[in-house]
Amino acid sequence: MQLKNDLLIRAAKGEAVERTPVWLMRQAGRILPEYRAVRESLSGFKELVETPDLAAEVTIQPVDILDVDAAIIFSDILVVPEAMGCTYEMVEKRGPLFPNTIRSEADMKKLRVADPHEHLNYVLEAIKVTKRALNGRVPLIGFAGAPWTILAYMVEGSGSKTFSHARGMLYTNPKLAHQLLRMITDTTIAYLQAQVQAGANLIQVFDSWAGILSPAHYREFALPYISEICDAINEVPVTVFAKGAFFALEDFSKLNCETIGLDWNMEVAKARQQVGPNKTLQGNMDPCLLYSSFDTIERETKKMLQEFGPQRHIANLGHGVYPDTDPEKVKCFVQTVKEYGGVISE
Ligand code: 1CP
Repeated sequence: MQLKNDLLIRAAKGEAVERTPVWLMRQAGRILPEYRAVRESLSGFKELVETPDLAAEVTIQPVDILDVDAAIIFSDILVVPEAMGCTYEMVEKRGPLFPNTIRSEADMKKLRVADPHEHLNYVLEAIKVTKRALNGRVPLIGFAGAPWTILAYMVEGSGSKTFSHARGMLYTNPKLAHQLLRMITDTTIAYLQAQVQAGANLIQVFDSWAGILSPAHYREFALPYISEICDAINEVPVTVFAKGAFFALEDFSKLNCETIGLDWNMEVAKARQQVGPNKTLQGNMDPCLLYSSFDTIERETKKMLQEFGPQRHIANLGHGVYPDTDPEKVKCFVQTVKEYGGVISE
């Protein structure tokens, strides 16, 4: 199926674009009343994730309503631990909870390397349904968590400010951490390859908890596994988004991926220097900008476009859009990129 709007793919590959593409991390499921309407008719988050027709419906909502240049499949990074045998619950207003954490050799024995076709088929089906419904309007992004971030949830058992159990394991039992990272990586590679087979046009790897590791630990426990994932996905462009990993930008320049995501703590010019000219950069507006007036959003978005320049940039926020953001403000961000991305001279 030929894409009618392939700006995202061309920008990722470093091909010339007539305008900067734009989408938002967490654009599906957080801010739209249309999402809440679907969600409230169901027993919970997991029913939505596991029902392909509904997952496809909420995946496409931001394309229809916000006019973004890409869809991202409605799912969660935590489906991977579940497929490996470590199930999660999504507690209303609190977030994810794993009743059984992985903290010992005995816990590890309960895990398996998952077969995506057997244990994650609902995501693959959702991708197929979405692709059919999109009919080539925009590319569909598939995704997974980076191995370190997935380990963090499996060991900690929930979200956390410190992830002290997970980080602690890197000191107290590094061998176990590597064993777990190995299983997560093997599962993730098979899962992402299956997503591509099902129709994903680009893959993004989310290392949401990169920024809590020391640079040395990041190089030992995170980077080599991300690198393996990048090497294993060859048919579509890959984006690596590692929140808070400003210290690793030079390492990222060596990854076999097309795009590096930046958060708003990173200076664009410095990041460009460290990543080098051969990768596309994605980001990096502070999601809080969208709490401000339409005028401020337009002014700051133009400034961001100027900093990145018109090529090798995918406009986005520096992390997921916050749940209490007014969709009209998101539309203002998107429309400003559409009007000025590629027009503003360097
Ligand atoms: O009831 C609900 O609606 C639950 C809220 C929700 C939603 C809509 C969660 C719980 N996950 C999701 C969907 C989701 N998660 C998507 C779908 C596409 C989209 O929203 O555009 C994606 C891409 C994710 C990825 C994800 N989940 C990440 C990585 C990105 C990031 O924001 O850093 C992480 C860390 C998660 C874990 C997770 N899932 C849900 C919550 C509340 C959390 C964070 C928990 C914590 O604070 O640690």
